[in-house]
Amino acid sequence: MWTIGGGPASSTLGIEERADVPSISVSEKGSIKTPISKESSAQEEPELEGIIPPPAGLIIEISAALAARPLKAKTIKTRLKLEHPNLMKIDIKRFKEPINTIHNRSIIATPVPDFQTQAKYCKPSSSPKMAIPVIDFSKLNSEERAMTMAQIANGCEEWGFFQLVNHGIPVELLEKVKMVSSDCYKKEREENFFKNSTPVKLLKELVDKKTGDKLENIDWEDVFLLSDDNEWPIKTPEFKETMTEYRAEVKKLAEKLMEVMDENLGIPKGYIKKAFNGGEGDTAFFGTKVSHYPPCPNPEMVTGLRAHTDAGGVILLFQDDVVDGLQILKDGEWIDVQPIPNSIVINTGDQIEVLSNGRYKSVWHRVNAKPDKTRRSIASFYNPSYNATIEPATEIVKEVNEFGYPKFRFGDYMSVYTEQKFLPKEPRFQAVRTTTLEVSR
Ligand SMILES: O=C(O)CCC(=O)C(=O)O
Ligand SMILES: [Fe+2]
Repeated sequence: MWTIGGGPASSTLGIEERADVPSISVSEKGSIKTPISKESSAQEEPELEGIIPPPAGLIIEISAALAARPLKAKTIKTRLKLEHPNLMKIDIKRFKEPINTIHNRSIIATPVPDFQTQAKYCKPSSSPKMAIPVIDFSKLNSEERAMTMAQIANGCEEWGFFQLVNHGIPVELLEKVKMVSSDCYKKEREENFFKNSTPVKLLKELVDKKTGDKLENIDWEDVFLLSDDNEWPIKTPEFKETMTEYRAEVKKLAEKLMEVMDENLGIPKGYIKKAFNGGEGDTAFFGTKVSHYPPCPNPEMVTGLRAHTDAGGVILLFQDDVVDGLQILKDGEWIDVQPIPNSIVINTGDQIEVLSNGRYKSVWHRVNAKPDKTRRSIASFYNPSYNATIEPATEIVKEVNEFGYPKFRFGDYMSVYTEQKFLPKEPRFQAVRTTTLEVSR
């Protein structure tokens, strides 16, 4: 059972709880039955005010048994997107067919999770000084090792995001990375973004329509991907050499961090790396995504990057020195990931969540569009190879005596993720549970 309108599900997702709103139980099938409190008759137009709970950000499907004439009952279905947690009134005129009588004095409302809308109504941080942990990675090699290990454990367990300073990647290299990435964007991408890109076209169309809607299915982002097999931009001098060197450094850092996580989780050294490499060798995927979030004329109508959790393993983000925009969802509040020049932001993806049997949760994050600045960010992803088998580590499972996650092939997970990136992750785990390797466990 879960509830909407103030119960555990909504608080997990960070929707503001409202004491004045009754909780409505939702069965596992996901439907609720709410009695209609008022008598309805052919003479009186049914009034639904106050009956439907305010499932903030849920699309609810209402099917009401209705009859134009008492003996001719028929069920109709409609989808209403409740845009605001305070919305308690559903205008009966929004049903496509005329309604005279509510036949059996009940309606079934089926909540359809709509995370993007829910995310919109999560509170902005009420504590502006709340910041994700900043950890001095160099102290790992000092007498403060134990404290640093504990800080990283806390970053993984309590936050899912933290920033490393003194991480060992030379500052001169980072300065060059910033320079060549911005040069490349200016030279090879910016003009095309504003002249030909889909988000620019769609936003313009929507603004012209003046409906007040938001662009829901696209990001205000320019992206190109670097991996060992991709073609790289060639017009920017020193781009390839610089980024190749950077990728090698950041991959080393990822591997060090995975060893720290092994130790903190109490699993053998090298366990995560080995799991991601399908047992041995160097087959794990290591990709780098160079993003720019251009200034947006209507930042309230589109997101730089919609809220999501990352699919893979460990993500190392080199974000803009000054332009913010990245936020994480923590205890129901969106918190800024404060820019710190030359730091590296670390977060863990869905596969670390599985491997750690839920001890390290992947965390929702998003990037807001900005009206007047371009934000640069360079994210590197250390992910399992498509053929790697992912499952909770035996040593961790033994502690709680329960597999909290399925065993599956990472490639199968990615097929689901590609379709469902901006939706809650639990159905993704559910989807691979049925397709794959459970039987061999
Ligand atoms: O650009 C950023 O700051 C975040 C990028 C991100 O979350 C992603 O690419 O998955
Ligand atoms: Fe992400």
